[in-house]
Amino acid sequence: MLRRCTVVSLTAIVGLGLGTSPSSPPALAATTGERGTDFDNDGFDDLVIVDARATSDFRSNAGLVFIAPGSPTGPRLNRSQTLGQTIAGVPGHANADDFFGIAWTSGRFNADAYDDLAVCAPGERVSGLDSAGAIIVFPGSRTGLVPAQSRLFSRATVGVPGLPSAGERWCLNGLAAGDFDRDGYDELVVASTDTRVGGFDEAGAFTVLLGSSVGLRGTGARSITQNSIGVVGAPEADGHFGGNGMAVGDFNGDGFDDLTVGAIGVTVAAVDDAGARYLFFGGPNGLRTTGSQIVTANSLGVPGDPVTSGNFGEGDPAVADWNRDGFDDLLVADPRAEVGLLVGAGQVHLLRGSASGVVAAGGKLVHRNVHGVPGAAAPLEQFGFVDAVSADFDGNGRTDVALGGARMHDGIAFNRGGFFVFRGTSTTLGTAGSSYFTQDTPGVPGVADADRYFSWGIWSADFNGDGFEDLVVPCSFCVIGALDHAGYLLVFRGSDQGLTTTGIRQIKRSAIPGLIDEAETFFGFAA
Ligand SMILES: [Ca+2]
Ligand SMILES: [Ca+2]
Ligand SMILES: [Ca+2]
Ligand SMILES: [Ca+2]
Repeated sequence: MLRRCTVVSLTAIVGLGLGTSPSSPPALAATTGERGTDFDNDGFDDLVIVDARATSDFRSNAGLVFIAPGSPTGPRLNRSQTLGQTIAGVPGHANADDFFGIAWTSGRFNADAYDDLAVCAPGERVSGLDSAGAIIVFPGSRTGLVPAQSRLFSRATVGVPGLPSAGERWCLNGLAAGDFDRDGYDELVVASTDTRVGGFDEAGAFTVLLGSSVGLRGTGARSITQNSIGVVGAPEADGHFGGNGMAVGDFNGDGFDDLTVGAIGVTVAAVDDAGARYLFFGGPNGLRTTGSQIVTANSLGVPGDPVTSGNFGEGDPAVADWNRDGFDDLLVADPRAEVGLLVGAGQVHLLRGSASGVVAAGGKLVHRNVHGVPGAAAPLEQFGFVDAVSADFDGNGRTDVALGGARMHDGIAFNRGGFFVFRGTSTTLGTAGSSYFTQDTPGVPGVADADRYFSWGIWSADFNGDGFEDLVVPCSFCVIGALDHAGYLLVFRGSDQGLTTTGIRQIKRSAIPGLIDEAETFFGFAA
């Protein structure tokens, strides 16, 4: 995500008025194949559509989320379910600037077979404190998500560590789900990278809420910071530990889910805002702080050097066991890395899982000058910005990757955007035969232009249930006619040939019954 410390703040781009960047899209664990967005368990993943700037009950930017159920022909927009705090049974209050939906994740928080949805409302007032932030969790059911059984969690919830604090925006910088204690119920990880820790402003923290047979609960929740026992490093002002890209996988192969979180503002080798990525390992008692691991551009075997404001590790990493040795591997972005002498060209690192966590040795470095990767590295393109998505687009049982490139300019105009697809091979993640999609690619709707940030917020699921995963590609900064920043989603289909431009669905706000396209709504934006 763009940070204050980068050239353009999200506030400037999106005008969210949040004062900080929103979180990353959900990280669906590659290792737990059953976790998805099939909220009614009919075999078709359901499309989560965020309209965080929606006016609800006359409150601007209160936010709404729409669930379009999957079907053999893909998401059914005309059957969309509306979720928000004006819906009967949903706790809390729809207030102006709640931005309900700006971050979300799915998980299996209770004992049933239905995926559940956790939605962040970062602007939610808690105990009278503005923008303290809260999460609403909607359980799945045979008929979809159940608003009447939704529950709200905040720092005022009994058992949740800490106290509500004005402006903390508790969940803004990410939500993730994983079963770290292997009891069959997912835990919910809540990022709060702007939290004050040990006297340092915006040092950052994350909270783990436990799943149970009756769903998430506050009891037993834990807060983890850089002051927690066993965590490498120490809190620092603007370190932003605990989010801005989270992912779950079993990196040390012990059967317990592990978690990786960003700390994009930490100082590394005296380089300010160089950034780091942390790993925490699961166990019988849940996520451990002892034995945690940190990876930076300065780590042994990781190519490249720390860069000022480099924000190493920014965005959701992709996770899969590409070399098939039983340990999940981690694809980490270093989007502002120099490639040769090209400032801000960006690169990504494939780090191998092992019994002792991730290791750089035997890994892989990918950037635009690597053989097989379309195009050539260029300054300021920030290859890998932002988010990497693991999915099996061609259904061959090997995990592929869609890599974000919202700042790609291709020498034409800044921030036009695009994304890359790399295919899993029998032994690794391949660069040969990789592809690159922009709005100049034949078959892709829309017109490429400056500052469209095409692909910001990609994620994948199988909406038509054909076994080939599909990719949701937002163009939330795009125009519709004369409506600037109206925004839309494109759904690319997977196929036996991989991700295809055949049959791309363009989903505008006006596709939701009762809604119209509007300028400056940034439809579909959930960072
Ligand atoms: Ca479904
Ligand atoms: Ca659990
Ligand atoms: Ca593990
Ligand atoms: Ca591996």
